[in-house]
Amino acid sequence: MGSCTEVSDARVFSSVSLRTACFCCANLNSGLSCSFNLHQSTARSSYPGDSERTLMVNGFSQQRLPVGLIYIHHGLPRHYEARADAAKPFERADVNFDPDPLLHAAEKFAERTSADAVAKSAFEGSVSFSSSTAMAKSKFEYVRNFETDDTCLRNCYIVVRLDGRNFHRFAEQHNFVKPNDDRALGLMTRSARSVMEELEDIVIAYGQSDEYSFVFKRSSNWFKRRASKLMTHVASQFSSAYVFYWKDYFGEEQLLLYPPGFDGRVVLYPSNRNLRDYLSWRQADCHINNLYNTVFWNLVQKGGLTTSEAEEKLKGTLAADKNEILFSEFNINYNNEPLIYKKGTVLIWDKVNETTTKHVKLPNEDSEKEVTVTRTRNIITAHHCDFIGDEFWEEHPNILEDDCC
Ligand SMILES: Nc1nc2c(ncn2[C@@H]2O[C@H](COP(=O)(O)OP(=O)(O)O)[C@@H](O)[C@H]2O)c(=O)[nH]1
Ligand SMILES: [Mg+2]
Repeated sequence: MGSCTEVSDARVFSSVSLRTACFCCANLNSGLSCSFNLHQSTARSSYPGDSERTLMVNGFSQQRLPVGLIYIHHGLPRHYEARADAAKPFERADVNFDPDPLLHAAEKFAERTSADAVAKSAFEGSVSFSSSTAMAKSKFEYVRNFETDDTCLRNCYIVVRLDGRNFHRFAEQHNFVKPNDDRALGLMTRSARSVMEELEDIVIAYGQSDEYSFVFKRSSNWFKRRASKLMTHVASQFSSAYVFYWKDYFGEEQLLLYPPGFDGRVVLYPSNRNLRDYLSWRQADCHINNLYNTVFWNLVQKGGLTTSEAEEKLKGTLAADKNEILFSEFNINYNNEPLIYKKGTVLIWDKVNETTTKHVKLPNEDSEKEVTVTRTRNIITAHHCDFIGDEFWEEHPNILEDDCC
């Protein structure tokens, strides 16, 4: 029966409504395609159910399946082989369907498209596929082909960044402390931990304000690197954790008034430098916003300015000016502000040694003995430090993978 080439995406469709055996093949590489319809009345069926079966062979984009000649052989029950080899004699004994009309149509098609040479030679092997009941799909199955491929480029870090939807309003309605609410920041980080615990391959996460970035290791093959899967898993896990742990941070005094949402995006970074620059960008953003917000709310809350007056006062000021306002008017040294506000929160995996005491009963002895057992465990640790410089990365050399991949 010749050699067999497995085509993983060959599909067999079953239909009870159509009385047509339909063979479709496509050669997407050459742009040629054809389909043959063979009325059931001309088909010799040796397999119960064939009279109600529509067969389609499609998705051959990776194969050099030409326009042309498809033979359907009936091998083992529920197993078919499709061959397109005009030179080989057709084995009638195995045939499900009378091939003549099919051959005729194929030749006609080949003539019309001047592709008979391709038709006769290109497809050297056979295509085997199964039509077991489990595999038989409805005639609607073809709609899967409308799905777009969103596989993330290999060798790149995959970053999923989430951002709270309309959190300006959400913060107002839930009485967040201005400019930084420790409860809200804690809840964001608790939710991010949940994402890291549940989803594989996240090597580092960074959060500030209402956003969190999650970095999948560059060699990750989680969910076949499909962007939409990665992003939606992160977003949904984060959102549900945010709601689930709300009470742990806001207690009974501040109820969750409506379901919060988070948007997500996927960005790929091909080099360690690019990834570090991405994270540095987010941390610089945290610092710029926090400095502005700290001065702004001091001017309003302690300085008695209206929000528009404070806004006006800060227009065009540089970081040094803001530091000066804080120091001279409110006796605040920005350097002494909490690191979590200035730097945000980094989550990474750390190895820790855990020592436990066990009571072991020794053989031939009545008494138990105490033994200490030390195990290494991976835990998520939170850091509020600078990672724009090299120090953090030197201290944690396992986060980044080699650039030469
Ligand atoms: N009061 C307060 N507001 C916060 C805090 N964290 C985030 N927010 C609010 O969330 C907003 C987040 O910014 P952005 O995503 O650009 O705005 P959004 O489109 O309204 O979500 C900030 O502008 C604040 O209004 C916090 O700790 N305290
Ligand atoms: Mg937001």
